[in-house]
Amino acid sequence: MILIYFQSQRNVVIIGQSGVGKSSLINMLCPSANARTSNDIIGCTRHETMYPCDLGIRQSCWVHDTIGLEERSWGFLWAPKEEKQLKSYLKKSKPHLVVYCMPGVRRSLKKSHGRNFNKFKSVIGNVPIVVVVTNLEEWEGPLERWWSRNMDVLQKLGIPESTKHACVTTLPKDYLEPSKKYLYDLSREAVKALIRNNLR
Ligand SMILES: Nc1nc2c(ncn2[C@@H]2O[C@H](COP(=O)(O)OP(=O)(O)O)[C@@H](O)[C@H]2O)c(=O)[nH]1
Ligand SMILES: [Mg+2]
Repeated sequence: MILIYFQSQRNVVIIGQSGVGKSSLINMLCPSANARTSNDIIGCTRHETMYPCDLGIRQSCWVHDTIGLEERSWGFLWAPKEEKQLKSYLKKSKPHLVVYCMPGVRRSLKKSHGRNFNKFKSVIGNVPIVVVVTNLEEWEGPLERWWSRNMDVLQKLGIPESTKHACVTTLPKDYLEPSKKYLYDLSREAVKALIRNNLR
């Protein structure tokens, strides 16, 4: 019964470079997922997996974890192979929404984050794409403010200011300082709202 319920739901595919927090985001959205996460230089998500996600307000979807991009020789696959695998997965999974993850820490942001955003935006055509900015637990002030404060960065990356987004931390609660644990729940709700508002 539950399976039928979720089968009729829509597909949300999470993409982004290796280590940006895709699997951690999945675990945040789907507590029973237990997706493997790692900060190893070797990408640990070796094949795509989908998990049922309760979006609240009687909505649900499948969220799909994918292999990381641009892992090059450190990754499970060489970069061109990963790109090909992701492109073919995006075709096969028929997404209703694509979530592009990138870190919000300036030292971790690279031009390739912008390049990949635009590359995959054109690959998916009419499918909506939203951005989740991760790694923001050290950001001073409301997380959402990261976007407006970093217009210059977004411009350099070629990511339009008007892109729908959520600014979050996906670091598991156990790793967050006691005074910051609430950011995890806040982040989960921000991403769920982003998905609900942009699912076709
Ligand atoms: N500081 C910080 N670390 C994070 C965050 N999200 C994930 N991580 C850590 O970054 C590493 C890579 O995360 P993972 O979810 O495996 O990334 P993926 O390769 O994109 O799936 C893990 O050690 C995570 O615990 C975040 O928001 N902040
Ligand atoms: Mg992963």
